[in-house]
Amino acid sequence: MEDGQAGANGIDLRGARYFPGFLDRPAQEALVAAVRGVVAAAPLFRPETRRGKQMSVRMTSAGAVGWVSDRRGYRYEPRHPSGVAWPAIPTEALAVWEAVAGVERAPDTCLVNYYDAEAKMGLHQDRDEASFDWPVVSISLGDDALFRIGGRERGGRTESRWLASGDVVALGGAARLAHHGIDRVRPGSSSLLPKGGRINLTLRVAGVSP
Ligand code: MD3
Ligand code: FE
Repeated sequence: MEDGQAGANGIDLRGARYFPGFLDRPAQEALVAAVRGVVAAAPLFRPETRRGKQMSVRMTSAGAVGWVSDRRGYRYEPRHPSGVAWPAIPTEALAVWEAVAGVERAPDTCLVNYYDAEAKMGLHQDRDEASFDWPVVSISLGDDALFRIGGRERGGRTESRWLASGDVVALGGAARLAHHGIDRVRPGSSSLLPKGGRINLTLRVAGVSP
């Protein structure tokens, strides 16, 4: 494989498969339009950590279940905090899963994260799903973000990489339980979102009954 070319299997990033520039500009614009529909039905909210602190990232979901967080803990729920059902996962996002996930099963949830210029996400593992046998697929839209990925154990060596609009990462196998986070976004680095900021979509099999 030529240097800098992702190829069909992506570039290895600590066991994750990284596909830089997977989506061209029209495909990114179509996804943003679809996300606007999701947010219109299920508005972004600022989740609370278990300790009652507000997260800086705003979130919502699409699919049979969606991720919520408050003092009762982190979990998947069949409804948005307002009581409405989550909207359907956009077909454009499902197509990305089908292209890179490498599994027959479809995702049952799509988390939408919105980062303004100040937002970040500390190092964590994604452990709220019923099984870790299914990959997570991440789609970045808008401003660049400094992504950090480490190992399964806390406190190990980490590797950082700027994720740009249109980049896709498939996290399966050993990478599925890797610690990861977003250190910061680079405001004004993309013209995709008129008001700036960054959207990250993560497609998952939560595997919990709605
Ligand atoms: C590595 N989101 O929503 S996406 C999250 O850019 C989350 O908004 C970040 O971490 C974001 O939980 C990072 C990349 C990502 C997503 C899921 C993973 C990396 C992962 C699951 C396991 C290991
Ligand atoms: Fe995560």
